[in-house]
Amino acid sequence: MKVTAIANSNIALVKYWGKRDEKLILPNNSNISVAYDKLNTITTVDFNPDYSKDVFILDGNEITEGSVLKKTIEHLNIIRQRANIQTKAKIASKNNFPTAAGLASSASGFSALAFAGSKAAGLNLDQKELSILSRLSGSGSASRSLIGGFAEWMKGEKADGSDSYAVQIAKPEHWPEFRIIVAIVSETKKKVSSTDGMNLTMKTCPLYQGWLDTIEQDLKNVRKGIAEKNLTLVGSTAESNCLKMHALMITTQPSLIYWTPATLEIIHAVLDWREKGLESYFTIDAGPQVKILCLEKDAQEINDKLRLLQGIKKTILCGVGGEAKLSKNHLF
Ligand code: 2P0
Repeated sequence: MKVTAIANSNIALVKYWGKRDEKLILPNNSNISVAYDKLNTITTVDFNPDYSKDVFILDGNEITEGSVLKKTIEHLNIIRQRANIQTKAKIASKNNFPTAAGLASSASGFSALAFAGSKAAGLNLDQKELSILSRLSGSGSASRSLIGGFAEWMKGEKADGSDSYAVQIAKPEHWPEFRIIVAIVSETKKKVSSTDGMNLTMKTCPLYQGWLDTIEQDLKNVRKGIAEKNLTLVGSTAESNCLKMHALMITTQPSLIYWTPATLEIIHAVLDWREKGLESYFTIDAGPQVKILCLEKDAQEINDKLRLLQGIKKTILCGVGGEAKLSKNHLF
C-alpha cells in the first residue's frame, strides 16, 4: 500500500541536547518547540512484494550509503516488525528547504516517514504512538514534528521510554501572531551531526550539569509565555536557553562551533533592534542559521532589515505550523 505524509520541521524554544538512553533516543531533559508552517518534508512509502530491496530517494537522488539510509532502513525494520511483514519498500522524500543545514530536516523527515510508513504497513497508530515511533527513527526531535503547533517532548521517567513522547501544548491558532523568520547564511552540510555532538558534550563538557539545573525554570517560563502569548517571556527565555546550549557546544572537546561570522552579525543586529524597541529574539540550532522570533506586526520590518545584512543568503518568514498530515499527492 502506498501512503504519503507531510510533516513540518520545528525549532526548539527549550532545546534537547543529550540523551538518557541512546538506543531508545530518550532525552535528558524535556524540551519545547514550535513548528514552522513553511518548512516541510513530504514522504511517500510503498511496501510492495515487487521490490527486492529497500530503495530510498531523497530530493530526487537515490541514497545508496551513509547514516541517513541506515537510519531509514532501521526505522522500516521497526515498522515491519510491528506490522509483522517482511515486504521491502520504496521511499521517496522531498524537503522544501536545504537538507542537513540546521533546519531540522531529520525532524520533519523522520516524522513523515513514521506516519506514512506505519500507515503503509497497515498499522493504525494514534498520535502518542506515532510520536514515540517518530522518536525511535533516529531523530529525537521528530517526536515534536509529528505533533506540530507548540509541542513539548516529555523526557519521561520510565526505562522503556513509554512515557517519553510529545504533546501539543498550544495549537497554531492559539497564537496566530507568532512569527519565526529563518535566516539562511550557509547551505553546506554541517561537519558534526547533532547525535555525535550531544554525545561528545555529555562526555566532555564541564558545564553540562549547569544546563540540567536550569532547564526546569526555562520550561516553566516558556510554557507560561505560550499560554499568555507573552513574546517577551518566550523570546528572552528561548534566546538565553539557546546561548546556554551553545556554551555547552563551544566548551565540548573537540569544540563544536556551529556559528559563522554571518551568524554573529545577525545576533548583534537583533540585540541592537531590540534596544531600539523593535522586539525580536534569536535562536540557533546545531548549525549556522539564525531563527528570529517576533510578532506579525514587526515581521516585515525585521525581514527587510535582515536582508540588508552581510552574508544572508535567504530569509523565510514563517508562522506556526500544524501536526503531520496524510496527503493524496504521492511522490511516485
Ligand atoms: C533541538 N537539536 O531541540 C536540538 C537543538 C539540535 C539542537 O534536536 O540525536 O535529529 O537524532 O535525536 O533530534 C538535534 O536533532 O538529534 C536536535 P538525534 P535530532 O531541536
